[in-house]
Amino acid sequence: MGEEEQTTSYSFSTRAIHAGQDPEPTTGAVVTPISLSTTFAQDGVGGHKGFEYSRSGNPTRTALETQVASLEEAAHGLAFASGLAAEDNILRLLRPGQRILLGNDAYGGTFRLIAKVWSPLGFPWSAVDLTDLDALRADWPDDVGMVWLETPTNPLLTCFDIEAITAIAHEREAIVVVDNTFATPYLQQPLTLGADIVVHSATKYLGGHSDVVGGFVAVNDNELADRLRFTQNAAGAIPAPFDCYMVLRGVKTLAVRMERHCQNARAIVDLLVGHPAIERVLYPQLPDHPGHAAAAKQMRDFGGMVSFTVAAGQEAAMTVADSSEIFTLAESLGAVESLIEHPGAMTHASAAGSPLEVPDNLVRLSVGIEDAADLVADIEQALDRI
Ligand code: P1T
Repeated sequence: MGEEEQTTSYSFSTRAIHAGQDPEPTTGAVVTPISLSTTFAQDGVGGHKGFEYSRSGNPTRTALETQVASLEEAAHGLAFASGLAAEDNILRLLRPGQRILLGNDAYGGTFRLIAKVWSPLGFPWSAVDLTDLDALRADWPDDVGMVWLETPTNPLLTCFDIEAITAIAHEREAIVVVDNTFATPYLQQPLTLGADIVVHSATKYLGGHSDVVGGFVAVNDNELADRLRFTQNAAGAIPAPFDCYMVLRGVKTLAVRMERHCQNARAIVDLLVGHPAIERVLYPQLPDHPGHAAAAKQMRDFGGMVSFTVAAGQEAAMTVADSSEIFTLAESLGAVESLIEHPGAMTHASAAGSPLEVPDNLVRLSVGIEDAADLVADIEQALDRI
């Protein structure tokens, strides 16, 4: 697939399987080889064939970077060792004194990186309700360098209007970073809505099988790409070639997996809505969900994550999380198998006492691609144990 086709001519599923993945020219291997060589021979000093040293560039990583950039409609893609390594690389774009405006619901590790690692180095931050655009305009601090948002958020699944927030931020000369981990490029492409940078935990839906940790950054702007690539090489938080291969392989089936995740999530939501044990169901498709209108406008479908609060409180929520049989009690998300967790005690424990603290009666589901009826029966029996 030529460079032009990688971003334009072919549809999403075709690009997922072919972009960056032409048969290997010397052997004809159809599957992208895992290039383990750390160094590449040169025909005379400086006469390399595009690769010199594997931290700076690696053929398997280039294949993955081309593939996912294509799916995000991005001119540039950069792969990292983890989602947090990718985030850290982005935060290095800021100058000391520039503020990070963080949406008031986000992954606990992102909060920890911004509030506990970067803030003490002289990068102020504040949490803001990005569903309230009037307040965002009115209360905009002078020193903002970057707006950082997830949509849907982890774990409350709030959705933010990427286009509207970007317009506000750009008028005030701030960069907008969208963590697209929960939506994936199949459901939402933030760069096409004006965002400057997309970041992923590739550990989740991109990898899709809970067997690789990775991160990804996608951008269109050439200068931003140069700065990010400089730091990717200079700080060196790169993924191993095998890990690149694993993500590349996972992404090939992203479209079919996401369709099934969304279908199965809807079946679970149908069970939860109106169930007497449930206080509130959080799913972007529900008309009363915070940011439903933004989700309906900017997403192809509403995703595979479902959260809910349990009417009987924290202990009952923990009982539910502990009582499922198919849903495995574990952190992480976005893979073929269904997972259940208690964010307050698990993924978001580091946000306790902060503006990003989550309700203690909250349960989060990563709905997998098993049989929908089996998944519904499993959650039903777990709720019966309260
Ligand atoms: O785990 P890592 O690959 O470093 O990615 C961090 C990360 C970034 N962004 C979002 C939206 C995430 O959900 C995560 C990781 N989240 C979990 C491990 C979790 O269970 O929520």
